[in-house]
Amino acid sequence: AERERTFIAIKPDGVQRGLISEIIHRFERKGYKLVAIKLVIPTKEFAEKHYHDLKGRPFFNGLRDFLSSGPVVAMVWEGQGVIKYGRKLIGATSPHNSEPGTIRGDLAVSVGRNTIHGSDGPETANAEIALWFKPEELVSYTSNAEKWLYE
Ligand code: YYY
Ligand code: MG
Repeated sequence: AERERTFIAIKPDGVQRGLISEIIHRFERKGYKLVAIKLVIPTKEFAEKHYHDLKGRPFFNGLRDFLSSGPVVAMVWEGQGVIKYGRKLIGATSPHNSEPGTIRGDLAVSVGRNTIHGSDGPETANAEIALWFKPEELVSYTSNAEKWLYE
């Protein structure tokens, strides 16, 4: 269970607003382990692949154009329960509904500029990690903190 991994991306608004370290800090201090990270400007085609399940929604073209509008910080985080709890750290999709204390609740105002993406389940986590990263870009290592984080 400690090997569970999720895909997390800081969207172009988060990068442009200088929120990279703020967002990484929240995953890092929780106790999750960073196993991959890179800065990329996704093409429109790539953004469509990433959001393929939303094709046909009225906001799809805007969402695709937004994701490919600038640098995105693509990451893989590992830890016990990281997929589900990562979504909790992120907060509800619309910042109007995100609780204070969550990333979107604390750092965003509107749904189309909600600063961060996180995989919504084990299958999407695997698919998104495979879409964004080559296997050799995932770094396996033992964190010294692990013996203090897990029994
Ligand atoms: O997984 P999550 O990001 O919380 O929401 P999704 O339902 O997967 O939608 C992806 C993305 O689309 C969302 O983060 C913002 C955008 N979006 C939007 O612009 N307007 C909506 N009504 C719903 C979603
Ligand atoms: Mg989603």
